[in-house]
Amino acid sequence: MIRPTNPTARFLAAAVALVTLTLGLSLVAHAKEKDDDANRVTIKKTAYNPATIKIKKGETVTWVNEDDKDHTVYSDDEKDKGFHSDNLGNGDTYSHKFEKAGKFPYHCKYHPRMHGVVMVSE
Ligand SMILES: [Cu+2]
Repeated sequence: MIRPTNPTARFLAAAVALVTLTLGLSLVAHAKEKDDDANRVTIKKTAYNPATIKIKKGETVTWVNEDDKDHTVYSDDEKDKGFHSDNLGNGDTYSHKFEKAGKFPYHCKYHPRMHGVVMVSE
């Protein structure tokens, strides 16, 4: 291993090491952040946001109720019992994994005008 004897060279070597480490850590942090925020639908002002979310087969969507009213996430297809949330109060979340490709419209049981769609691609 080369050990720089000159103080400036030592300082530079330490600075380069620090910058490399910081960049590496921020990349890791950023990747994790993206993963956590992926496929998230926020419920605010009696609306799903985004109203249409596009995902890939096998991915999970998480709804977060940030509204002061209670809401639900209910498949428009009454037979699709797996895609029905319980009551979601403020701060509650609901997650559903989509195993098949297709278009999955849903609504809120309490507010019939609240609509959303999950588009699942292969
Ligand atoms: Cu609602």
